[in-house]
Amino acid sequence: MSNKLSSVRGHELKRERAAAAEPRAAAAAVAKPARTAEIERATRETKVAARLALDGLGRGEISTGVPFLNHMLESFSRHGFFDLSVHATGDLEVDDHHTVEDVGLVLGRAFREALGDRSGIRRFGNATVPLDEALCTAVVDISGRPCLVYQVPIKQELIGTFQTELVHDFMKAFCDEAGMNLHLVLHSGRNPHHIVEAAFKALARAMDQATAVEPRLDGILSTKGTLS
Ligand SMILES: [Mn+2]
Repeated sequence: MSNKLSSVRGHELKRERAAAAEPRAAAAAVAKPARTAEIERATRETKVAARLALDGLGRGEISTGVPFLNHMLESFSRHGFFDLSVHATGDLEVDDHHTVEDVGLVLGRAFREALGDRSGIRRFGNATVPLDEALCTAVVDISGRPCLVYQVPIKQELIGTFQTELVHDFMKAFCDEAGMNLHLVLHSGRNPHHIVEAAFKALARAMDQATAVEPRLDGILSTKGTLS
């Protein structure tokens, strides 16, 4: 067979295969779950409302009353390509603790809800992100089992008025509610703003990978058959 003829055959075959795949693709589009969540939570300490779309464009609309947390969540939504809106009011006259922790909790809950039974997702993700001298790795397994390993030592107590300790509390609340395993490991860093921002960006990129749909996967990526 001449090269030209085999190439024509090849194109025909491709067209036939594409045509055969079309009805399946259409069915998948109809059955595709929304992968979004809307969460509201109110206590005597805080009120938090969040909307999350996993398959977003990275649009963030954040107002928590804690400017540094706003900055981190805007970065998280942008670098994870999540559409995320978070509006919180809290007892900031006490300190930022309740608000930061409860925003972490609601964000975790939003991921849990948006992921549904977790079928079809890649489950694992990891990213190492620099910000100047700071370098941080985030590794996630959306396993259903909450576990945080937090190795992000920060010498300074404050970034402006924001207590650096609260990042640990945020990550713990997020992990517990999302039902997932997160390792955050800082490799280097001097400036606390850089360190925390590198951590949030690494988390964003790792979550983007882990929540992405794996086209080769039919069902849940676990030999146990469940990730909940
Ligand atoms: Mn910054």
